[in-house]
Amino acid sequence: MDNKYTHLLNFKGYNFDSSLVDADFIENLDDFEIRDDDVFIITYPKSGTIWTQQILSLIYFEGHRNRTEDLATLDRVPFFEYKIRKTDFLNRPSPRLFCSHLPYYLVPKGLKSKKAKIIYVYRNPKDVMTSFFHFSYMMAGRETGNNMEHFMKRFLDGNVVGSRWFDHVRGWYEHRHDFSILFMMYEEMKKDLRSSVLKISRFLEKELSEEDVEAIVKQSTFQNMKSDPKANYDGILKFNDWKRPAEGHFLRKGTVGDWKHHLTVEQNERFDKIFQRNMKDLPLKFIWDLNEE
Ligand code: PPS
Repeated sequence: MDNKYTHLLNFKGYNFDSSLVDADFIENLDDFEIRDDDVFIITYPKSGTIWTQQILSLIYFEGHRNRTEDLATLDRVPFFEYKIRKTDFLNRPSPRLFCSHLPYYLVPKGLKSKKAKIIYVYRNPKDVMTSFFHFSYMMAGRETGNNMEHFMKRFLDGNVVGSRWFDHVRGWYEHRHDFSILFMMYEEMKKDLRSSVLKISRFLEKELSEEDVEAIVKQSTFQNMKSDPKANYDGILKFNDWKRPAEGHFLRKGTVGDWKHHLTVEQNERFDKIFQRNMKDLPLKFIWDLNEE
């Protein structure tokens, strides 16, 4: 693809991270064999993937809840389309848990049997963009300067991994009836983590004791995850030598409304207009700031 952003690999109109995917694998996604008890977390980047991975792993693995097993969350709930997953993961015993940033039209067609389940997590796009901006700046090789105006243009044009946020969210929402899917909102999870854990476990038909729920909620708060090397992804940054020398973490702030500290009034108004134009007929609800409700 003719793209000045060299880390992007465009396949069927969707931008992958070229360093993370295998051309062979993505060309054959359609036919990847889905098992009835597979579970996929699907997100646009920076919308709560790692958080939901942690929740899912805690729901499914007792050894994670009671800390008797020493495994990184990334290895329990690996990225479906990325090479960094352990190669034998695809063949591991059921239930297989995956996370993915794929758009609705690139996922394996077996998901349409509606047996395997999808949890789609979405977040207000101003916070997504702010999180993405910091993340891209932190990562070496992402051609991102420390300039929100430039990044905002890239984000709105879809010149980022994940392509256009609007297309991702709209696509999944409009095709929701083709899948067995639960929509979760980052801001609702932030507001009431316990209810969110219960909602997810009900959807997955997993019975949890009161003690289990306590353990899951406790271990999936931002503070706990940030200080837990198995949950915070910092290991990847060291391992892959991706990070700029400046400080930066996957778990950065974990708040709602941080965009207010990064967008000018004019940028915010421009964003609102584009949001309205692209989303006005979509009944999905968004929360832009928890204090404003
Ligand atoms: S990625 O790279 O696409 O997988 O990133 P993703 O995990 O989707 O998004 C990263 C943002 O999620 C925040 N995060 C959390 N927020 C609240 N609570 C918990 N437990 C939590 N875990 C991760 C993370 O801090 C990133 O958001 P920002 O706004 O940058 O802090």
